[in-house]
Amino acid sequence: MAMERTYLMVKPDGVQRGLCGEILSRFEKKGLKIVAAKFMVIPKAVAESHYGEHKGKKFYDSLISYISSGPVLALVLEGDGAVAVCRGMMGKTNPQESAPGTIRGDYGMVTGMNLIHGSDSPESAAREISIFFKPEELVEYARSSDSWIYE
Ligand code: D4T
Repeated sequence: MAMERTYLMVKPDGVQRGLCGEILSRFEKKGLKIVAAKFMVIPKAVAESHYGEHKGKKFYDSLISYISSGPVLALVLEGDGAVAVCRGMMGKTNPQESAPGTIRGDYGMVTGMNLIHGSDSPESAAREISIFFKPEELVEYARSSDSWIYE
């Protein structure tokens, strides 16, 4: 099995709309394991580091002010192929193009308020996890239900 960790974040619109529980619940029910969680307002400098690849694009300034406009729920989840599994559950970046059944497809209307972030590769996940969590905040534990989730 290719156990992976991914960085996920319920964005400020998801928090304000009371969707943290619903969103986290989907990942838990799927079988992903919670490794770390933090409720926080992202400082502007941290937002700029996280979204550095988008600097210079026309949506960059609004993206930075949106993501730091209120609290987010930052998460590290673990599972076999976790990065791709979570991206699939999130749906496409534009919620109007996201399939029903995905988080963005079920709850979102526009790209600028698309509810959730998820790492797009294991390399991005490692980078993003290190931005938001200290190594000691990643909790190591055995989960008894794993033997009923994985063969
Ligand atoms: P994130 O990174 O938030 O999980 O989103 P995606 O991985 O699905 O999409 P992305 O990196 O291309 O975009 C990052 C972030 O910018 C917002 N955005 C994006 C926007 O406001 N307008 C746009 O035209 C695009 C492409 C939404 C997500």
